[in-house]
Amino acid sequence: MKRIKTGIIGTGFVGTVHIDALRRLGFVDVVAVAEANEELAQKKASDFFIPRAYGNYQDLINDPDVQVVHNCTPNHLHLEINTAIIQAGKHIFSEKPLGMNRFESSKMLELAEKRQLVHGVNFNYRMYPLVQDMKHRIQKGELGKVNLIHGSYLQDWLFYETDYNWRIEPKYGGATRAIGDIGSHWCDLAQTLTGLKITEVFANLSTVIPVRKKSKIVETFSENREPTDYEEIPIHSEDWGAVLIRLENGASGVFYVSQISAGRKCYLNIEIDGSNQSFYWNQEEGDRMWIGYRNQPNTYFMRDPNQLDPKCRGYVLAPGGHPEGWLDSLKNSLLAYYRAVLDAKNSINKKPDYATFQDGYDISCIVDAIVESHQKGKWVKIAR
Ligand code: NAI
Ligand code: SOE
Repeated sequence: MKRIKTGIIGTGFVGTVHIDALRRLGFVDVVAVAEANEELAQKKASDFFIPRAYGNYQDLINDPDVQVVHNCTPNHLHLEINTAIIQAGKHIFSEKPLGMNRFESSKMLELAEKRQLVHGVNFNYRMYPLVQDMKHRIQKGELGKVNLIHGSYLQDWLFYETDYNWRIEPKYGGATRAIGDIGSHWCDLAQTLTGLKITEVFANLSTVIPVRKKSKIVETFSENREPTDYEEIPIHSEDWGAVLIRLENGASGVFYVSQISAGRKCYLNIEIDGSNQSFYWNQEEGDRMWIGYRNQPNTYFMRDPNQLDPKCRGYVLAPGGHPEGWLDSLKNSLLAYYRAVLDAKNSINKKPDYATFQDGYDISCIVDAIVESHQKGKWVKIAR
């Protein structure tokens, strides 16, 4: 069988998970990593047993062995690095959000399509088997007409004023933080499940912690910090966002996001209320979905390969009762993406299960409209 050679740019939190997921596919060899500098690149290559290390991303892209490149760097580097990957004619898998705004995302989409490359964006939550199953149930008409859609994505990793990360600063993360960082996943889920576009939004965003204390100490686990070990920085990105939405079939919805809700870690949940029944799914318990009825007892459907829609059985490894989750959703994104790479000639222009740059651009349009709505205090139609 044909094997594919891949390079990973950026090996922080998610870059290392990409390496792990690729190894599980079995037909992809991670042959190179690139990092912000030579020393870090060498360290990561050695930690993960990867043959080549580059302190400059362009050198990885130029490596003639590398056929596919993953961009796992912070948001402000996506346009620059993705453009370089595409210009080198290599297939590309980028982290989300695709661009810092819809103009950046549109440039990348246009370029990748022009060069006929296989492009993917890591909106991985859509690749949970039960999300794919729910999508097929809705397509088959089980839910009936989509009437309402609602949910949230809550986290607490920015709860303390001393919590700091590049995502907080708009020059690295983008004009919006909680919405662009995690609201983007919710919107992708909503559109994937219903097959309907979000057409209009009305948003209220707020920065609950207006000044944060950024540590001057770079050591990861240093303890007993003094007040003078921190510098105060004003915050211009939102901790919270609440968004009313309208879908293209006229259905109404609402979602809210927070990165300061103590106890909530990765609480991404969505409910779709249809004219026959309701579906609810929460990624922290991603192996089961709730089905709600008016005139019969509600049920929980536990992920069981034999009972899933045949179209999504390929995304399941273990029998029911053997939990699969977040790591598996990324593996599934990559499995679907690399199947398209293997058959690149026939997969261009087809709508796959994984998210493409087209989806990345679409979500950027929604995120931009949410910011505009908040600034103007009114409903904003999504400009696509
Ligand atoms: P991180 O800060 O943990 O890692 C970023 C890495 O990029 C670091 O190792 C850094 O040294 C490296 N880097 C910075 N500049 C570079 C350069 N010029 N060349 C090569 N490497 C460079 O960030 P994290 O959390 O891994 O996020 C990265 C991206 O992935 C973001 O866009 C984020 O939105 C996305 N993400 C997506 C997730 C998902 O579930 N789909 C999960 C986590 C992050
Ligand atoms: C931080 O909020 C983060 O890592 C996001 O960047 C990811 O996209 C999300 O999946 C998990 O949380």
